[in-house]
Amino acid sequence: MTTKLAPLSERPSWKALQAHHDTIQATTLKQLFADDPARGERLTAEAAGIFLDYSKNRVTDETLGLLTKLAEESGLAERINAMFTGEKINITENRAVLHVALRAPKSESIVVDGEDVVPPVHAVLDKMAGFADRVRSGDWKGHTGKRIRNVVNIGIGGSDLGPVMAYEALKHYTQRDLTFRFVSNVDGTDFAEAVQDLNADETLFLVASKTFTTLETMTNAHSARDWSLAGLGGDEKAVAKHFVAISTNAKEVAKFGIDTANMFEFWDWVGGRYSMDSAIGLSTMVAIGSDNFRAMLDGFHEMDVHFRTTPFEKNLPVLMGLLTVWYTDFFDAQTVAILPYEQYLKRFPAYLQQLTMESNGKHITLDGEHVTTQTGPIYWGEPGTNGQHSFYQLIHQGTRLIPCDFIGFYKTLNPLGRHHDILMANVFAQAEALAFGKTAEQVKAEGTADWLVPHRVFEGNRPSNVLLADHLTPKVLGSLIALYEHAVFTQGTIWSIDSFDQWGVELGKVLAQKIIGELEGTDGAASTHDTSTTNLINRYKKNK
Ligand code: G6Q
Repeated sequence: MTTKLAPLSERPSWKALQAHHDTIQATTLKQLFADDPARGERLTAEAAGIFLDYSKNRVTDETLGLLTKLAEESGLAERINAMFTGEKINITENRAVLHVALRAPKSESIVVDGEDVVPPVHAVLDKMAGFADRVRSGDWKGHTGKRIRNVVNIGIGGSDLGPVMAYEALKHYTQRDLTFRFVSNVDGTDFAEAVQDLNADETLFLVASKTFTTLETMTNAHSARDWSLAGLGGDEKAVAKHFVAISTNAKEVAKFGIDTANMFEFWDWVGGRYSMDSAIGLSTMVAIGSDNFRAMLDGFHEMDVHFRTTPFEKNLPVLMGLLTVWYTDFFDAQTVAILPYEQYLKRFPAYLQQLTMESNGKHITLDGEHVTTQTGPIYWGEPGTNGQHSFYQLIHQGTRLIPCDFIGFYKTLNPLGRHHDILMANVFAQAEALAFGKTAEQVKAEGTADWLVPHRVFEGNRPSNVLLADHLTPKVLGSLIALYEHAVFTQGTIWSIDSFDQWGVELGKVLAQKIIGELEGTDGAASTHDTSTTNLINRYKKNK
């Protein structure tokens, strides 16, 4: 067990950071770069194929020293060790947190409740590979003997966002004669549109749900079952050929009518938003093949090893996590923008929203106290260069400080004339403009009328990280995700919160169940709510 820590704002390094912030607040990036001609090369780090330039952050060596001291005083080393050795660090659910075991090599051993979890991880991976091979080769036949052409993943939250993001990110590596669709929303339109051009005899559903009780997923899965059976002549036996399950709950899977032989297992120590590299990634494996999937796991693992073994001052996830704490708590930054300059990463910001905000959107510490500082910032973003023509204005000239992560690659998977150089020029230009801006003198020198000058001045001093990698491979994707997973863990550790539970999503779920009964008429007119909710429910019932 980890020892009880002093409250965050009472830790010596925190107090030192507060004092230090007062001195650094007026320092500009321009000045910091002028003072240290080597800064741009010095404040960089590299691991698992990812290069991080963090020089355009509002930090000095003293800041970085204090931040790493804060990590030490917050017990980060002990927490990392506790996570990797299977301690039950998810205290509110009394669970180990072992997504790192999902990518551990066969030779490793991680024991939870007396059981080494690495062999079952590899057994499931092998089973997934066998299944993926059969679907990809056409060996897995549907009920009418036709080969499968369409794969539809049904899941939500952690059982959807990772699979969709990975499918889009790795599309270049997918088997193009297979169609992939993802259904998550309980809005019937999501399902209807996903299957409207598909034939049931060529369509395989992957029902991905850790609990196999999630309202949206089970509603969609039942509609899929009806649609499938309607298209296959109603023979119940068809389910075995057109449905597989990914779950921890064999009992519910069997109840739904899926043969548990067609179930791919995972475990309660895998959190939903940390599960895309478990069996939840089955759609990814079918799409890209088992070798590519294993390469992705290698990328995750390489970053895991880096996180676990590298001194904090050279440790990418630790540095990124600490910088986020620095801006969130000392500069009152409310958000972080994720800006991938890679079209294939278009769903990456959405994926990170869940990873970061569901993990660190908490206000109670591990000791049950109210936090005394701000915690998880809002993550958002869009791929470049599209964002430049919409919201970047606010980042450049608005009143809020918005730290940005730019993500770019040396090479493109789709070389096309000058496109890639133009794309990357924009990464470097944006980061440069945010940091150094444009002074009134420079604007005037361009012949700008005096009254227009203030509008055209860029203050600069807006911080960013630039992440670069060779090209987007399954392995690099794995490393990139693990980088953010561990940055989130670093933040959660500093804030002393449980980054692995999600009680905040519970209340709405419970209330929705009650209201469903009222809408469907079985509970009569709504009356037990506040007057607004009652009025809305009754109005809906009258007009639906
Ligand atoms: C993630 C959350 C949540 C979860 C979904 C789906 O960390 O726990 O997003 O993944 O609610 O849950 P099931 O996989 O159990 O359907």
